[in-house]
Amino acid sequence: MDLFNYFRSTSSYRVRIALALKQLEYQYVPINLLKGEQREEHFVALNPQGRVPALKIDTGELLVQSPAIIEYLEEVYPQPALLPEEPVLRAQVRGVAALIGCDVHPLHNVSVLNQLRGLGHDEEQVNAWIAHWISQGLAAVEQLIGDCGYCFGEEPGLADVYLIPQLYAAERFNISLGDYPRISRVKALAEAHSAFVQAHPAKQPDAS
Ligand SMILES: N[C@@H](CCC(=O)N[C@@H](CS)C(=O)NCC(=O)O)C(=O)O
Repeated sequence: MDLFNYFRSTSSYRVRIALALKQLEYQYVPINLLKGEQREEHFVALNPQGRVPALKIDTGELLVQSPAIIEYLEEVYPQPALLPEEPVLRAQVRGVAALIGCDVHPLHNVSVLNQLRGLGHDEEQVNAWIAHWISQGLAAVEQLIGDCGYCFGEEPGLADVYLIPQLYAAERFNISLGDYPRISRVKALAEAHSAFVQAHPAKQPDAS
């Protein structure tokens, strides 16, 4: 498999964690978002949306969008499972993943921030925008996850796959996690887990 991604991209980071948890090997294909490589002809020919991640599977098909890629991995490589068996718990895990993936991350994506800048907002306003959406999302996640272990139990799962990259983004934008003891507990566990360590942006070949 070839993973088109960028070390700092949070949605790429999700897929890297899922691949590492399932101990799947892949080729790392860097797409430099700061240099605009996602808009270059060769990449747009693969992914017309011009975004990472994209996963080329061994049969040659290209999968786009981290939720679809992670679901594919879960279906084809079911162990270790990222989703619990029980339907209510599955929905709760998916709820936290969707909160981050649909309601937080898209609001601080590179192209959204550039659009704000293009409309005349200065860096202070852009940073306030980012902090608002990330803090609001994390405050809700703090209420939704459990009191011990990872987000939902003793083993990492889909909610953790989404939360840990979001915390990396929070740190980059200087957002304190001081008000979120449950989230801080999950972060400490992930920092000691080899799959999360392996998937961390700083460990990637294009890290700068
Ligand atoms: N919903 C998509 C989001 C993908 C996305 O926004 N990727 C960002 C990096 S985290 C990107 O490629 N941005 C490039 C751009 O906006 O030009 C997913 O989960 O895969």
